[in-house]
Amino acid sequence: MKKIIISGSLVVAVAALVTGATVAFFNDTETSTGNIFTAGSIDITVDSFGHTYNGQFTSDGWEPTNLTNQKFFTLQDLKPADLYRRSISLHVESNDAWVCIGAPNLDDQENVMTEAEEDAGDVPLSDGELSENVDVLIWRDTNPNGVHNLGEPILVDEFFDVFAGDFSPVRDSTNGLGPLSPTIPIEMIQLSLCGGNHVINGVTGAVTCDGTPMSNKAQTDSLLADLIIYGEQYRNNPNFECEDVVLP
Ligand SMILES: [Ca+2]
Ligand SMILES: [Ca+2]
Ligand SMILES: [Ca+2]
Ligand SMILES: [Ca+2]
Repeated sequence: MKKIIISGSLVVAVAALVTGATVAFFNDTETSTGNIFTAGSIDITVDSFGHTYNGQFTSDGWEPTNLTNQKFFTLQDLKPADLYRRSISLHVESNDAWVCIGAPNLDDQENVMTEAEEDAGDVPLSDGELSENVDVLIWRDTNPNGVHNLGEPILVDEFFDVFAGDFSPVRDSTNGLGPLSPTIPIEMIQLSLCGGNHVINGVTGAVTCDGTPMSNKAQTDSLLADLIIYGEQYRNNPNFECEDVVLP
């Protein structure tokens, strides 16, 4: 009798297993392991050959790099007709990019107030006047030979209004140059600063500085500015304009 009961239990157990098998579905899994989705990069690097100050060349340049403490302009004791110029070249390593240049942070300091400044109509405790008394000329030196040849695009020609506001295009959808590409070995930009106004010789393209417009109001004043090269991807972004750039 006991034996029969045990057998009955076994029968029940087997039936349960069979029931479980009937709700399963055939299945199979194929796995493609280690798929690679790598985000592309827009990485601009900047090199410089060096600078000239009133015609004297100093080889304080650097190899193509991500800028850290490299300065485009460093001038102490700026005086009327002083002319400082630095050659830089821009590169992208992997993807085409639009490129803009701008100076969103401009700091004009009055520092001390001299008698000459007051005589010129400067007001104590006001902002400094250096930015409105220097001129920055930036051009794309297409050939690249250090002078401004006919047809070379001028990117910035006035510091106070243009350079301190919107970003200016080196290459964006408005200037017809197309994007900066890894296949372009030299994208030379000339950055020139003059105590007064720049003068471009229409025949030779030589760039000189006329110190006449520089006012005594700028004596002892100082100017600090961040100069920013901004790059943005070209692909799927055909209508990019530098004037729309807003830094985070
Ligand atoms: Ca001053
Ligand atoms: Ca002032
Ligand atoms: Ca040139
Ligand atoms: Ca001043």
